[in-house]
Amino acid sequence: MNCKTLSQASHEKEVVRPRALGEPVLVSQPLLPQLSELMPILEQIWERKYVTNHGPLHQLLEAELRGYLGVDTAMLFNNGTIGLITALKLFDLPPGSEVITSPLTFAATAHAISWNGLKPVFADVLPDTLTVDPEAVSRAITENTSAILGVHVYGTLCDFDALSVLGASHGIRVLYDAAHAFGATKDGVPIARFGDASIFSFHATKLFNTLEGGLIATPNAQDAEKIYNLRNFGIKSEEKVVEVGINGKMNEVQAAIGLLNLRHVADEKAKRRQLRKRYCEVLVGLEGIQTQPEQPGVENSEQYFPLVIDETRYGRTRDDIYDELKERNVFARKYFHPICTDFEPYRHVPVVSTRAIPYVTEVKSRVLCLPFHSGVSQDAVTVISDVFHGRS
Ligand code: T4K
Repeated sequence: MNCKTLSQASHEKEVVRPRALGEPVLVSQPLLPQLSELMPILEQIWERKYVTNHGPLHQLLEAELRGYLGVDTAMLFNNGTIGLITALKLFDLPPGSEVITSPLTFAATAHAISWNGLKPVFADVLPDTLTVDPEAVSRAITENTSAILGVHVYGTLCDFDALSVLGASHGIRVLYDAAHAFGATKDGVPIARFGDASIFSFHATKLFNTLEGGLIATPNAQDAEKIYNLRNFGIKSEEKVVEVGINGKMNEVQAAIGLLNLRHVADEKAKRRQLRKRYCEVLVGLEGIQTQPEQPGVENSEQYFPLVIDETRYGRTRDDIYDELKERNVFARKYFHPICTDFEPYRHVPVVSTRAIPYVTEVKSRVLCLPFHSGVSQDAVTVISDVFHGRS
């Protein structure tokens, strides 16, 4: 029996429901090899019964990544966070010394500094790139500063030139959290050739992933031995432990996924490039919507599609857009809001800035990352376009 009254039914008819997607569209979707490709490799691993501790697939992937990333040292890790922690350990920074980083990043960046017994110091970001502002970094440098940890946030590259000048003139290390910047190049130079070390994340949400995983890349071949020891409990030989190491090893199943994904990464990247183009086409001309800047000479890593939504010019807030997208089954993310200095462990730490009010404290409520992967259909782009253009 139909329990609705006639007037209820006709009223419902008049309601115009906004177009929503049947299936949820998430901000990220892991690039996965076909199971048919993976199974024969898993069979080999099972036959060998050698499943971790620098196995043959681990070694193969490491060698391939060394070539792909164009570096002398490329050392795999079980995740990017352990990679960051280990990279900071690599340079024997004085205990309690200060490491300057961006507050607009995933918590792991700041935590890696703290886990080393070092002090995170936050410097403001630049309005165009949202990467750390070299002038703010310069102001943040004290006699206790031992390193700068730049973040290529969303895959937008830090100002290498300015940060390397600061590093050299103050005799401090310059490292890069390159979790979002796999495969990026600047003027044809792979980004891990800049600075003392770059740390990548191979988490499932990253363009190139090993489900969980990470990597330290450095331009110096002599770093490999120490990183190897640090990654493996500091063990040098059966009876010799030479470092306060950690267990950072990647297992063979993860390495197998990595070897396969490395074959597919170019194709995924091309699809994302197309998606970026389609997003830009639908957003072009909308006042107050800032897309990721095109950096001259840079090959983008195609990791995220971030927007800055200025409500004073666009007329709606980031949170409005986020909510409406959600209603329509599109799950964008507010990366990286809250910023690190909003989190309990860093709440007391000020953001060093050249401005009276740090730009990061304004922009944090304006950033939004749209779903960005090959699973985003034309239908999804249309729904997202409808939301931004105020169509139902
Ligand atoms: N530095 C920076 C700048 C980073 O962004 C990160 C990590 C790190 C360092 C540390 O690297 P790792 O130690 O993680 O290797 C995700 C990732 O877990 C994290 O790796 C990433 N950054 C961060 C930006 O994003 P959440 O908390 O947003 O993840 P979650 O579970 O909400 O997933 C995000 C979306 O992806 C959801 O819409 C669901 C979808 N998803 C997720 C997983 C895990 C899938 O479709 N499949 C999956 O398997 O942190």
